[in-house]
Amino acid sequence: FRRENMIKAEEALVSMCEERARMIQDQFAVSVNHVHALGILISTFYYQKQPPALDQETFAYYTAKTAFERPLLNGVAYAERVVRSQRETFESRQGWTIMTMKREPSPMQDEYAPVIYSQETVSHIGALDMMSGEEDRENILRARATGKAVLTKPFRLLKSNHLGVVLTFPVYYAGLPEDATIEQRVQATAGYLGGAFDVESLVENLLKQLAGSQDIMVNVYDITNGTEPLIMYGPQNPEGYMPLSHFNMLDFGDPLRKHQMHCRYRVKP
Ligand code: WA2
Repeated sequence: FRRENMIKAEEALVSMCEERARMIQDQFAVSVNHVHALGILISTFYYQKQPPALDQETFAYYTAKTAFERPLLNGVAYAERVVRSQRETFESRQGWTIMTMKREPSPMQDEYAPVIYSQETVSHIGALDMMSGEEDRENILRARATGKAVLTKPFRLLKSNHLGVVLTFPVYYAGLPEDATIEQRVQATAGYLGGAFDVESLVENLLKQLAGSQDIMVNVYDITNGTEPLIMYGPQNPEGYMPLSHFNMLDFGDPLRKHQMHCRYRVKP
């Protein structure tokens, strides 16, 4: 009997873990896809129309109305690429000074990535140079060199201080060839579109709604560096019933990063 019950318990755990992994992965993927489309919107209406047909008010309106399309993102924002020689012109046109993430006027840099458009939910990053934060900066450099969506490792987000990851898409001026070199990509970079996956609160909400959420515990790890897994979601020092546990790989669409879900029972089944 005991053995039979354990087999049933293990099957139930595997199926609950797979359901959760699939849900998170799907909600992640639809969010990423919608940010991709938003990048094309910026390219079309801001850079390919003269005069530009996009401003903060329009961006805030459109992103608020389409927020349901990005269920795991706490908001999206657009940071423009500004090189040192353009800073003065940029600041006088905008009417504000580029700030660091520590909310100080930015010291002189080779280039900046100040946020010019933001969804209201992340209005606190307006005017901030996203290159002044280590994780965001790495994302920006990798996004524009590859032309693809990239993710940071898990870290504490600004303001909420929740554990999450940042998604970045590059936006290029029109005419970049499909097989462009890295150098060409950097030259043609107009800016960076992205947002923060507030994993700590949005994944929590998602999992809470599922049947069995009282019985099982879920952790998500960034296992890019196999010897040093980074916690992305769930309790730091997992307890619970360890002998029965299940691992699911997760694919969040950035080939450089590997993620894994770990599920176990809270108490012996
Ligand atoms: N967005 C929201 N909260 C954050 C954050 C961020 N980055 N970084 C730290 N906390 C505009 O890559 C471009 C968004 C970065 C995009």
